[in-house]
Amino acid sequence: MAAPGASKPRVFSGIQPSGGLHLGNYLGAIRNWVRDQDKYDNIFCIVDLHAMTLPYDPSVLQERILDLAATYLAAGISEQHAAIFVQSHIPAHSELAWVLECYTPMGWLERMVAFKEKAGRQSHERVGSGLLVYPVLQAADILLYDTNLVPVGEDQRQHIELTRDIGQRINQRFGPIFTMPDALIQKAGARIMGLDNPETKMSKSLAIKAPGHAIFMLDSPDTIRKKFARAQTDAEPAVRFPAGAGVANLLEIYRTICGKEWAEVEQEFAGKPYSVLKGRVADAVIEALAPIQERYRAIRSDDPALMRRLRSAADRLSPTANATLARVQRAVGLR
Ligand code: AQP
Repeated sequence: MAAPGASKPRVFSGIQPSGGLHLGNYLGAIRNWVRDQDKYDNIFCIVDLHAMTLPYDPSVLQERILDLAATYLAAGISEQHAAIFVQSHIPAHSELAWVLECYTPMGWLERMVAFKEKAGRQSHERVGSGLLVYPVLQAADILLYDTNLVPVGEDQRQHIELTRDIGQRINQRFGPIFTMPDALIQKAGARIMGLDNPETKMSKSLAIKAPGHAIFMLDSPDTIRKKFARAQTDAEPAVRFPAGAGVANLLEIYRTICGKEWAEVEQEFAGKPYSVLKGRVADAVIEALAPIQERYRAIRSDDPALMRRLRSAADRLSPTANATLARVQRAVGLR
């Protein structure tokens, strides 16, 4: 169902500028946004406030925001179909998040798998409380724009459920304030695993410590080949089905990039040595990323122009965000 007054369903999604984008971000999110953009009224956000939840370097945050904006555009997101903006440029996100936090039980947040995984990697004294509450900020991001659909990878399913729980809690208490969003998760490419450890999801933060963990969208062809060549497989001499986790991950990357069914991929690789599989996955990824990398370089050649485009999108979106915030403020007694 479309948001009130809109002719197409409203899509909202975002990525944190917390490091180079990897193949999981591309196959689980951006590629799907690009493919389906003309079906929806799209808002794609650079969620810089979320990037503060893990230790980060403030001196490179603006650079990473520009990186991410340029990658969205280079991947094929068109400003005809989508608004691309920076979360912190619209203060309503933080303001709504505070109100929602006051209505969100702690227990709901402590159950979030992403929190447990990321907090578990650090000593308890060093974990900022932003890591616990950022899913509420994410709920605010989505609910501010009367969003119908949130296209994300599988890892975000729980956060979208939480967004619905928070929205419903407010609606039950104060009447119909928020539109209820649904997660939009594709069958292929929704959970790409680390090349060094196929038991963990490919992730920007893990790639910082283990460079062989992820393929970055801006990696050179040579680097891509080397990373795939070192990717973990298993003890079998050749590809067998059912495949082990490492091989299955390479096959998943290949079939998602090439748009092939599992049966086709099985036929293509059954009995083939791992070197053949790794070579073909590398070729497919290099071919898909080459035009994006070229456009990325062109867009990054004029950073002030790029920042102006981001600011002007935020100016256009602010009235929608502020109208939702005002509805909430009136309901909770702040107006
Ligand atoms: N491995 C993945 N496979 C498929 N989709 C993925 N996404 C992330 N990792 C995978 C999807 O990418 C979008 C943006 O993610 P994000 O940057 O907002 O946060 P994240 O999910 O926490 O991504 P990372 O890479 O793991 O970053 P860090 O390590 O900084 O937290 C989302 O749609 C997500 O589902």
